[in-house]
This record gives sequence, C-alpha cells and structure tokens, in this order.
Amino acid sequence: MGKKRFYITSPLYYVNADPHIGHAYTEIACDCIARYERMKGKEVFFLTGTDEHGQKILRSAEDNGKAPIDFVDSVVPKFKDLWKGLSISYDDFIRTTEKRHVDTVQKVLATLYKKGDIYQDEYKGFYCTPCETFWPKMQLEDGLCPDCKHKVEEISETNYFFKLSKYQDWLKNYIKETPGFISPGFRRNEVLGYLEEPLNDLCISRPNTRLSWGINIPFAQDHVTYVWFDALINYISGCGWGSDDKKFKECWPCDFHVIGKDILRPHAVYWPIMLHALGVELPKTIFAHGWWMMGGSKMSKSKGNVIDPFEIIEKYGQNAFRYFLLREVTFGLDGTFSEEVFITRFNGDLANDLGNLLNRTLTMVEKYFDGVVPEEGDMDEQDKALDDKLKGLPAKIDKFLPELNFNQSLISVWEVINIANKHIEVSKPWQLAKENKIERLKALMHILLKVLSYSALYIYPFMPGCSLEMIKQLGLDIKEKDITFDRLRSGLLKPGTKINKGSPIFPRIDSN
Ligand code: ME8
Repeated sequence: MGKKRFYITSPLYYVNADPHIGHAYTEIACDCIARYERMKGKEVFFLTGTDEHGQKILRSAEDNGKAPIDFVDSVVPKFKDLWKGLSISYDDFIRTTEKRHVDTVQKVLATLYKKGDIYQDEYKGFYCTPCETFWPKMQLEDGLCPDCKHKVEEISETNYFFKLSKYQDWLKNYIKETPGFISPGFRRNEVLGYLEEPLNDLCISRPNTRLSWGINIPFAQDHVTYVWFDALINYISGCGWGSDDKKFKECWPCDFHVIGKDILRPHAVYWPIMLHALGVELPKTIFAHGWWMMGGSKMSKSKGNVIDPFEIIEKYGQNAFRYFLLREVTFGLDGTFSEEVFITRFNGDLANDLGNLLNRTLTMVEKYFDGVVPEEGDMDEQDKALDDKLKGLPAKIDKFLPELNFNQSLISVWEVINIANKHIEVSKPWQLAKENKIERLKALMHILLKVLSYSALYIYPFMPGCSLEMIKQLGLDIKEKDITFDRLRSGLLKPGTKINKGSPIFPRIDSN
C-alpha cells in the first residue's frame, strides 16, 4: 500500500448559476492548505467538483430552455475557468453526473437498504424548493421556509427514508469524545445543540413523477435520490470507495472537509451517520467557515447580491484577490466584502509593504552592487533582530496553518516584512553608500534579500503567482516543484548570483 495522502475536499458547488466569490473563498482556502501540505513533502489529494442534480438545477435548465445535462455541461466550464484563473491546484474534479459517482451512490444505497437502514414510508410535509428541504409544519416560520423564507409546498407521497434517528446517540457521543471533529469549536456546540432535539429520519428519495433529474434508486426504479444524499457521497466516490481499494486506503480518512456554515447540518449530521452505517471511518475534521456578506446579508445567487470573481481578478489580479480573502477575515467568521476595503488592503499590505520592500531592495542591489547578491556580512543588532524574526516564522506558520488560521499566518509574515521596511528607514542605506560604508551596506542588503527570499517561499501557498514572480526577480534558482520546506532549510541566497529586477509586483491603485 502507498503512503497515506493528505486528503482535502471543497464542497461540490451547485451549477444552477455562475460561480461567485463565496465559492472562490472555499476553493482558495483548500488550495492554500493543499499547497502548504505539498511544501511539507506530503502527497496531497485535493478534490473539488460540482453538484448537478435536483430540482433547483432542473428549474434553471428549464429557465434556460436546455435539457438538464446540456445546461450543466454549459456551466461546469465556468467553474473550471475560475479555478484556472485563481491557480487552484486541485487533483481531481468530480461531477455528480459522472458514471463513477452514480455507480458509487447506487452501491451505497443498495448496501444501506440491505442492511435495513433505509425503509419505505408515506411522507407528509412541506417542501422548500430553493433549499431542497422538507420541513415539518411546526418548523415553518409564518408558513415559510425557516432558512430562506420562500414559500413551501405541502406534499404527501411514498418515499424512502434513511434511519438517522437510530444513530443519534452514537453521533452525539462521537462528537463529544472527538473535539477536533467539527471546527471551529462554536460550530461543534451548534451541532451538539441540534442533537439535543430528536432527529427525524431523512427522506432520501423523490418520486420520479415529481423529479426525474437525479440518480435512480436501484431498489425503487420509480424514485431518484435526494440531491444531498447523492452529493455527500462524492467524498468517497472521488477517492475510489468500492472501486479502487488501493486509492481509497491511501486517501481515507479525509483530513479536511472544508465547507461554509450554511451546509453544516448535512456534513456534521447526515454524512457521519451515512459513513458509520456503511462501516467507513469518519473524516478527521469538518471545518465550517463564515460567509462573505454584501449589504448586511449573505452573498448568494438567490439574493442576487453577488460579486463576480472574474471581474475582481481582471481588475486586481488573482494574487491580491487570494490575499484579501485569506487575510481580511478570521477563517470561521463572517466578513463584509467591499471594494473600498479591498483597495485599502491592496495599497497597504501589498503595494506599500511587500511590493515596496522588494522593489527598493532590488533597486539598491542594482545601484550599489551591480545587481549581484552580496556575501553575508557581519550583522549588527538590527540585522540580527530581523534574522531572528525570520527564523521564527516557520514555527508560526506550522502552528497557524494546520488550524486553517490563514490571517494569523499572513500577519506573521507581514510582521517580518514590516520590520525589514523599518530597518531600511532606520539604517539609511543611501547614507551608508554616501559614506562608503560598504561592509555595512553589504550586510544590510544581504539580510534584506534573505528576508525577501524566504518570504517569497512562505507566501507560496497563499499567492503562488506572486511567489514565483518574486523568485524570478530575486534571481533564485528554484523551480515551482522544488518549493518545499526541505529546500528552504538548505538556504536560498547564493552570493555572486544576479538578481532580475522587474516592474513593481503590486502597483498602487489610485481609487479616484
Ligand atoms: O451548498 N460566503 O452548493 P453551493 C462564503 N451543492 N462562502 C460561500 C458563500 C458566501 N456568501 N456562498 C457560498 C451547495 N459559499 C451544495 C454543497 S457538498 C457535498 C454540496 C461557499 O453552490 C461555501 O463553501 O450553494 C458554501 O458552503 C458553498 O459555497 C455552497 O455552495
């Protein structure tokens, strides 16, 4: 058997409309972790994809005058284009309409049916189409869906049910005994809160007289599978459960399911119970992040208040976009997106702090040393303080990133960048040059180049494009595949090599 891979998943996004920045957020977070784990030398399996069945997608297809499969085929490339535009390094992209997924869903259904965990019953309830959810009357709010406040339809029909209730106590105990299973901690408490109420069995079928766009249920040809039951299974169909044992053993258990808080219940209640009933180990961590809001409410396709990520990339570049989303808000909490705040952060952190440090250091190396990296000189107190800060960085990143604490990781890198900028102000290299203090100037330039070289590599998971551009301008002899923590340990700067100064990496944005 091969080595255990680090396995991370994003949700499968609905293809009823174009992707927006909420989708980009989860994807960028997963990509950052995938790149960081690769830097640590891990084999990574990063799975993403699209959720393509169900009423909502069917309605959008009808609205667009297309057959459902043609409609989903036309939307999927938009997600793939966005991931390309954001340098998302996924290893596999799964679509729920693919045969490998359909076969797995049918196998799961057949297994659970045979085991007696799925049964047939009459269903009476209120159905919310936008949420694809049945609600008992008592949970409606003013007769409307308690989640999205849309109108619900009263329905009575024969359906198939999955015995969630049978496993409620088991799940409650599992969550209590496994603190890191649902993260952040306040989300774990929220789930324990749901589990205080009796859990209803989950209706996992739809009669195909009402909905035909779904996966056929193998023991009930007149029903299709409920879209959530279908979609969650991607996390095992995408890594070979029931079809490729070797791959499955290499990947499972999954290290991180990264999701938004909107889909906590299916992931933290239905999914663990489905896996447990199947006899499959549970994922290690389900991390639910917060929402990007616009004008006080969640940015979402149905509210029509979305920001087009293609536009932001076009205007400001993928690096700044990735940086902003990961830096601005603590992962787990909500944030408000505004272009004004984006520009402030761009001009401050990226143009003034990082971009300027790179540009002015390279300009000085050209001016004072003909663009050649000087030898390491005798460090003065301030050089040493900066060097110590730099040496302390990997430990900080290794503490914060495995907890998906992106903004603290970036803050730690920027602390070093800012100290380097202050060091320039205080040490006045232009003065040293005038006074011909060449040894001091050499030492100073060397430590600045060292800070920039290490920073270029540390920011790789967050802004891979920016990292590669810095590597090029600094003249470092490193290929992308060699960006690893091992490589960092063997030193980066080679005195005597030429730098390659280019144009500023983040030119200031004039917002007027
Ligand atoms: O729920 N802020 O798909 P979906 C932050 N197909 N993140 C957001 C966001 C926002 N305003 N809006 C969306 C589905 N997201 C199901 C998932 S998984 C087996 C099936 C992100 O297209 C966030 O990760 O509605 C959220 O959980 C996901 O997109 C929902 O995407």
